[in-house]
Amino acid sequence: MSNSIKGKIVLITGASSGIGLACAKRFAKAGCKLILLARRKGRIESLADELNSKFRTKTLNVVADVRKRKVIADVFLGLPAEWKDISILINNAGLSRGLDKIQDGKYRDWDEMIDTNLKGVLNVTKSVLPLLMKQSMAHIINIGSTAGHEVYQGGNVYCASKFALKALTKGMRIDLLGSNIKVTSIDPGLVETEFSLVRFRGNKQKASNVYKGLKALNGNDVAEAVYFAASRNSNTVIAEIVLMPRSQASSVHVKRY
Ligand code: NDP
Ligand code: 8X3
Repeated sequence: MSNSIKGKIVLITGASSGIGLACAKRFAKAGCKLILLARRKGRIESLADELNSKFRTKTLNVVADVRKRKVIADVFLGLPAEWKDISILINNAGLSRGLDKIQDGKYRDWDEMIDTNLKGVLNVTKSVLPLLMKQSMAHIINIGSTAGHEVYQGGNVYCASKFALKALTKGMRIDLLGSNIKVTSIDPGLVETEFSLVRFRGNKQKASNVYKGLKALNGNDVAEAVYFAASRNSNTVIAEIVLMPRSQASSVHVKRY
């Protein structure tokens, strides 16, 4: 059974691109109010304008870096009163850097992945939890990955960050048992977004090779799964959804034509 989430306030981190942007569109279509968080101001402003003209969506734009613990804490302590009733937190902001074997890895890349994909989720969740706890029903949805289920060559630290996130999601569900907060992990395989462009620091050729010879998922496919999890009835918790394109069977089994 589904539940209407119309009118709910949804916070989406990493709303400026890919899966986060697609989630913003999906939840706007469902009549939600959105807090759009990312570092690129222009991107979230133009998304907010688009959603406002298409769906009359009310948005609050937050230009912030999830790695900056104090900045994140201050943002949520200082939220305008009409934006405090956050019901759904989508922890989506994340990235990979490089595909180096562990012996060639760079400290800078390792720090960025762990600080964003793991500590970023902790920073945002810690700041938003007091607000979620005030709702009659609330939901934390973490964007994991098939990279949190299987390790692939060169994936070392990115995979470790997503394995850790998987443990963290489970830990959240256990610790929040008996509370009003549901916890879900949405774990996609290959999704064609700016993810690989970021991983290869703007190298378009390397990025497009990742999706060569196959039809990857797109952001909307993942947003549909996020929306499905968010719109179940109050007694149903979708603990985890693993989704991948038809040409993928695991992180390491990919069929290319
Ligand atoms: P994109 O690169 O298209 O989007 C990443 C988003 O994260 C951007 O909006 C970016 O915004 C934001 N972001 C990155 N770092 C920070 C930061 N420090 N603070 C705030 N926002 C940040 O990639 P995807 O949409 O593909 O990735 C979204 C999530 O999905 C990630 O967690 C990724 O690991 C996961 N994922 C991706 C898959 C894929 O194949 N694409 C598969 C499985 C999971 P900005 O730069 O403006 O700050
Ligand atoms: C992103 C999917 O396989 O490129 O999490 O790591 S993969």
